[in-house]
Amino acid sequence: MTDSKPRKPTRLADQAMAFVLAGGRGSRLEELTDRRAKPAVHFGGNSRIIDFPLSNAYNSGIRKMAIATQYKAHSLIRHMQRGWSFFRAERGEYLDILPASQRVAENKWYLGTADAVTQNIDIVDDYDVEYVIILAGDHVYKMDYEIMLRQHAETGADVTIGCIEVPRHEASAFGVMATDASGKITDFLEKPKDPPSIPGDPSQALASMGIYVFKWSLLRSLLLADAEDDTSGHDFGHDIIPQIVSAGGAYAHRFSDSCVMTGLETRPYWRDVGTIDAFWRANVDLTEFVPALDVYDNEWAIWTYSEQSPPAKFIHDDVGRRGQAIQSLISGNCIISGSDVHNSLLFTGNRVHSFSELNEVVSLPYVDVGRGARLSRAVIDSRVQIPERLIVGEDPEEDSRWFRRTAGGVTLITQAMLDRRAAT
Ligand code: ADQ
Ligand code: ADP
Repeated sequence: MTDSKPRKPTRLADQAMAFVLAGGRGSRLEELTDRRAKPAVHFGGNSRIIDFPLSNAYNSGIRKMAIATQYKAHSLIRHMQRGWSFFRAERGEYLDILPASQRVAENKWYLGTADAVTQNIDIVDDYDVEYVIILAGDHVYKMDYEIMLRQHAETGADVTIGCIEVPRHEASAFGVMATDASGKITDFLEKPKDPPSIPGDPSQALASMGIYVFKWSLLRSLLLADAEDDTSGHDFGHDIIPQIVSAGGAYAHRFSDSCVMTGLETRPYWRDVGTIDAFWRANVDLTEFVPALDVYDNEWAIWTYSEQSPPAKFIHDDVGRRGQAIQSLISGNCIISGSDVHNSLLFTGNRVHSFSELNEVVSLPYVDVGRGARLSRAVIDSRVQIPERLIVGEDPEEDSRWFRRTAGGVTLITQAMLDRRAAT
């Protein structure tokens, strides 16, 4: 995006690094994460999920970043190399990719999220920073971390934790906290079965976003002690954070204080696109007249690797039938020929052939939709060849027979599923 100018790092941002945890599988994304880690999953047309925390860090003026990878990291590492290789050491900018089992001992995976940092203590030492911002690589949101950093520096907390209100019935998937009037965290439960609600609002709970700011000297000593503790799972949410909360040193930072919004967005946007239903919904939502997330925000660009590609093209087929896309996001190098696309999001390089119809479809890069196919409420994995006249989204029983149909009525289609179907 040519019009956007990232902010110059402030003194505080200059003293901080972002440590991004990108090693988890995200198993609730099912076959979408069979070949790639969740942070590498595509989102919104051009980007991948990890581009959101990395762009947030970059736009917040942070120029030192490390990314811990572990599970199926190839697609993620390739994306990082192509899209995030503009950091220049001579300007004090660093971006290190830290695969597990490369360092401390051979064949030693990161035992938990805290261990992913512990195994790289020497690298963080080399960055020579005062603050470390720990981020998860698997959420979609726009946030100015500098504001959270400032809160941390001003309050002198041991840890500052980013938090957001979520419906109480969804809160079991998160760390849930209680705070006092000063924002001090008085109680913290990691993924409680019966989450406590916010005082005065029984329908909402205060959830950790998995974003933590520490002084490096303090985190470093906590990690060294944790590494010696055989009873620890070496995880931030289970082990490190509860310990600091008990000692009274943890403070909450409200996402609403630092979320970045354009005039179009009416409320803070943060999504854990961790299930097929949530992934489909968040992508299809972008096709709405007034979307909840503005991806056309030049002031807070989402930086990514994007292929050089010719423009999307819409053409008549040989009998003069129009190729058209309505209320849809169509990426570069797509050709919609003699077919109808509605409320759908097509990533780079899709081909949609004559007489086919797509409705509320999220189609990853290089999908080819054969003639006469009719697909609705579907997610299609990258490089899938949809056979001619395939119908999906009209007969739940038939869809479940070959594909993965979710509780929310979304069908996930991969090439392996189509190959199995073709073989029977
Ligand atoms: P979860 O998201 O369930 O909860 P976790 O599975 O530990 O936590 O993942 C956090 C991040 O670390 C993810 O980005 C994941 O990819 C990565 N990760 C997981 N295991 C890793 C490993 N061994 N090495 C490197 N990276 C790894 C956490 C907190 C909750 C909080 C939610 C918010 O524990 O308190 O509410 O995040 O989503
Ligand atoms: P993405 O859509 O994430 O760019 P690709 O579909 O190109 O990824 O591939 C994701 C990962 O799976 C990469 O590590 C790639 O090398 C690997 N891969 C791609 N196609 C296959 C295949 N048919 N079988 C096994 N692995 C594959």
